[in-house]
Amino acid sequence: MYDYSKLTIIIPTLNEAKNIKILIGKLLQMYKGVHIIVVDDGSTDATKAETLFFSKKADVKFLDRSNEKVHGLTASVLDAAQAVNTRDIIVMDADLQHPPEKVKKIAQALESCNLVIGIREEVKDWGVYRKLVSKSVSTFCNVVFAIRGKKTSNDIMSGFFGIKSVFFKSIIRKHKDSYIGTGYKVLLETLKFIDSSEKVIEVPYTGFHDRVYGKSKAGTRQLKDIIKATLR
Ligand SMILES: Nc1nc2c(ncn2[C@@H]2O[C@H](COP(=O)(O)OP(=O)(O)O)[C@@H](O)[C@H]2O)c(=O)[nH]1
Ligand SMILES: [Mg+2]
Repeated sequence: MYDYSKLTIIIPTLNEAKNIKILIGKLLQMYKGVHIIVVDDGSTDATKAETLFFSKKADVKFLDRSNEKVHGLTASVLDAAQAVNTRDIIVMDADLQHPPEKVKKIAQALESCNLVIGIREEVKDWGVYRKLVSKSVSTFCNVVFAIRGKKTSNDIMSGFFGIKSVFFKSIIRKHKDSYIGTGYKVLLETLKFIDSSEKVIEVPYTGFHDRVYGKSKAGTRQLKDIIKATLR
């Protein structure tokens, strides 16, 4: 059985008060002993209060980045990783698009490799155009990585992944300046520093749907960042 005290879940947030309350509640109920770091870029809603509510009962930390110069999901995850003291890390979004039930499979898979990727099997709610753009960009990134002998993935845009903290910290130490801090694709940017020979386990999950509470902060600028990050 996997011992959840070996695991820190990193959750980047920006105005996720409603979602974070539900997500942390579920995670603590399902995974006894797990550590959680909510890394926040200056939410103006009750995200902080909702997070700190849980810190009385469990190891739930709120990492406040509101005074940092660079804001973004990537910069946040990299900062949070530095604060991790456990063997394993799982990164997941706050907006319930990544099923908390899959944390178990990802954590267990980390027993036998350094990186585990959550793979969206189907995306509900997306139109044909959005699916096509997503598929084309992913294929482009994978082709570039394959040519360079780097790791590819069936969901290279995934924001749901598990990684050994020593492995992650060593990549960050070597390549921190190459990451686009304001970007959204921290996994994609990490894959480009991992050789294709590395063992990576992919864990599929279904039911990826548009968020119920709050708004997506991703936009067309992100698309440019992805291309830039891939070619860099
Ligand atoms: N720390 C931090 N988190 C962010 C930022 N932008 C978005 N997030 C969080 O990152 C996760 C994914 O963002 P989201 O807007 O849902 O992106 P999408 O799923 O690609 O549409 C959510 O938990 C957001 O609250 C940011 O600038 N800083
Ligand atoms: Mg989202």
